[in-house]
Amino acid sequence: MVTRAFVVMLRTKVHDHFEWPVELAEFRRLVGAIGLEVVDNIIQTRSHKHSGLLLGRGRVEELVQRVVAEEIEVVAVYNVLKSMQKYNLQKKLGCEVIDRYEVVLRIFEREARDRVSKLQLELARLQKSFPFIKVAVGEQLKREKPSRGEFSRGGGEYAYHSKLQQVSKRITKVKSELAKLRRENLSRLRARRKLGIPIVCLVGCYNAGKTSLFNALTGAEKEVSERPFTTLASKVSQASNPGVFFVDTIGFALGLDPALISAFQLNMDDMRASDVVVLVVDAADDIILLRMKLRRVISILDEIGIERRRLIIALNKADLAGARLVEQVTPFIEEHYDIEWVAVSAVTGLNLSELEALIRKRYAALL
Ligand SMILES: Nc1nc2c(ncn2[C@@H]2O[C@H](COP(=O)(O)OP(=O)(O)OP(=O)(O)O)[C@@H](O)[C@H]2O)c(=O)[nH]1
Ligand SMILES: [Mg+2]
Repeated sequence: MVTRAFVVMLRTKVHDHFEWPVELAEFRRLVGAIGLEVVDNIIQTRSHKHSGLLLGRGRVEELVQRVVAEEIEVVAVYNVLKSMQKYNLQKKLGCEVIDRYEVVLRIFEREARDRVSKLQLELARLQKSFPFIKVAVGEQLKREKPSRGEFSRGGGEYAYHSKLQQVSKRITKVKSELAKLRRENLSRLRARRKLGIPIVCLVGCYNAGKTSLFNALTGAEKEVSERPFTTLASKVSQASNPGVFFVDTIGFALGLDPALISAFQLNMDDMRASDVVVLVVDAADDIILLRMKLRRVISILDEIGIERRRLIIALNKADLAGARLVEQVTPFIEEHYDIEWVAVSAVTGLNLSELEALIRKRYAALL
């Protein structure tokens, strides 16, 4: 049985005509990855978000009709919703309403196998659900109260507080477990650095081919797939490939919420502790998408404190990119980024030794 869904997007940048369709297509892909069948897109352009409903009232009423008529079970909203908006929309639409944060979280949860990823995700989920529970139960209590009188302390209110207390206790517990695991990870990273062997991290958007390159460079056989976020936990190679530690880690995505990125502190530590950072780009992407992804990845790397001089760009999937590589991709990189690049293919092995040479050159320049 497929679950029928609508995708909803509020376009607030009214003058943007090129990027929103790309963002929408990417979001639909993520929605598909959690097993939803997208029946239609509902798009509204409006410079201001409605504070309680996100979309304008008229559009919501229209949506109410269509959800019933077209037997929609889930409405997936591109924009990140405030708890009150999610609550109001769910109540009006009578179906489940999820936002971009939730969609990505669900994909992560499908892929998470290891303890660290699971705990990081649990924290992300708890932190998101805490304000929602507050709103949902608070609203329910408001409706129950009048019949009981102003000073009543009914069971509802007790349950509300105990639920919130339970969630906040769990948040504290998960945070402290993660802090311990993070300290352990940091001490492993320090020990590795002391060996004086170059540490090279592969970063980029999901599906760029980071794990494929990691496997090609190290002889490992880690899982590679078309599914978004196949890799969550970081993996460090043996320093067998003549004296380099390669690190494969989680991918980014367009529009990834900063709150979700910060849930993956241990992965960010792995990136920060590397000498050279190879930014893996899917050179076969459409050029508009490629530009948007590159901008996003570079801004995340800036946020987590990775200096430009540690970066090199691997234009991967050169075998698929064809003529576009020299006609569009490399001129764009040359013009906008002062970062050395090499076109490679993890599948055919094209230019892998050039990539290694570039990594060594960058490492030497850092010393
Ligand atoms: N044709 C071609 N396909 C590639 C190349 N590199 C990777 N792929 C394919 O691209 C898809 C994604 O590859 P992965 O290595 O899993 O990508 P990733 O960046 O590790 O993705 P996440 O783990 O989800 O972040 C797979 O289907 C690979 O087979 C390449 O150089 N050429
Ligand atoms: Mg991977």
